[in-house]
Amino acid sequence: MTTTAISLLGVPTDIGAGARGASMGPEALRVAGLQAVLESHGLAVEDRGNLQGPGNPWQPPVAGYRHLPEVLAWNTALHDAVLAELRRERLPIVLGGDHCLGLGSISAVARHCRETGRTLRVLWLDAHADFNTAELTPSGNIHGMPVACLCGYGPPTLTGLGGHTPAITPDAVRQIGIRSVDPGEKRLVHEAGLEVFDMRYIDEMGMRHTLEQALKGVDDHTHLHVSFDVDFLDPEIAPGVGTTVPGGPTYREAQLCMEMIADTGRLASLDVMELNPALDVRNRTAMLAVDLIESLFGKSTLMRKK
Ligand code: Z70
Ligand code: MN
Ligand code: MN
Ligand code: MN
Repeated sequence: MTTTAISLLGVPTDIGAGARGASMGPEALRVAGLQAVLESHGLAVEDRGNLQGPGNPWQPPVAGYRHLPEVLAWNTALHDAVLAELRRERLPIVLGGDHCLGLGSISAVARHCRETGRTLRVLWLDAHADFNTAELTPSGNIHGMPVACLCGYGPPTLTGLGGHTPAITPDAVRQIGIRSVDPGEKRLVHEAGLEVFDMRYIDEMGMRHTLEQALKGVDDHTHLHVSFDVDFLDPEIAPGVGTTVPGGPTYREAQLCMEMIADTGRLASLDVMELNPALDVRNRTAMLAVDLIESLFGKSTLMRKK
């Protein structure tokens, strides 16, 4: 077995969010012991520190977007950093930051998959579909738009970030945990044909069946990317996010989700987004995120032979 070399990339910004504070996410994850936890499982981890970018001017939307130039600057820097790690055959863990950063991260992953002939599968774990456009958005917040931008719905500067528009097609994506979608956004989700395992689906079918379906077709040629918006989790266990939505996965459901992803052995890149320490309680949500990431990298109660 080859040891996976992991790179932590901090991206301290809340430029696409509707509440300030996700800019402190990277440091909260470090304080919660992310690097040591991964190393305790024999993984080689390097912390690359934080990327730099513009501050948050906290302006109203312009033509449907808040902070578009700043969002572009952060995502360009992130795209370049993620691509560099992947080209060194390292596994990037992006420490957000708000979820607009999924755009830079995944456009780099998609470019790397094109370069290496891999098939990309994105698991988008989130309370929200993040499939808004400038015309549909109720807020102008670009953290509500990254999946749409990745699929080619958005301004050319963002949709072309990875050198190819669209960066991905909707059939690469499986959304899990969704329970808050705006009316216009819902229409576009259907029109694009996104595969969504919403909370109703999880309630009826269970997390085990949900992950079996979401991982169907993953094979030796798959690059599996997990974009983990911490607001995926039920707010009872994860209060430290900008937009809490009741009725999310429980601790046990979230653990099973991560364990089943780990079992594929195909995880090749990860985003941890929307953690907001300003709204957290004694770093509890950060510690929970680290606990779940540990499962994603193969922690299990008893050793299991593959
Ligand atoms: C809403 C919007 C969103 C996260 C909120 C909310 C989007 N659909 N995403 N919190 N992580 O404003 O577009
Ligand atoms: Mn590779
Ligand atoms: Mn999100
Ligand atoms: Mn969300």
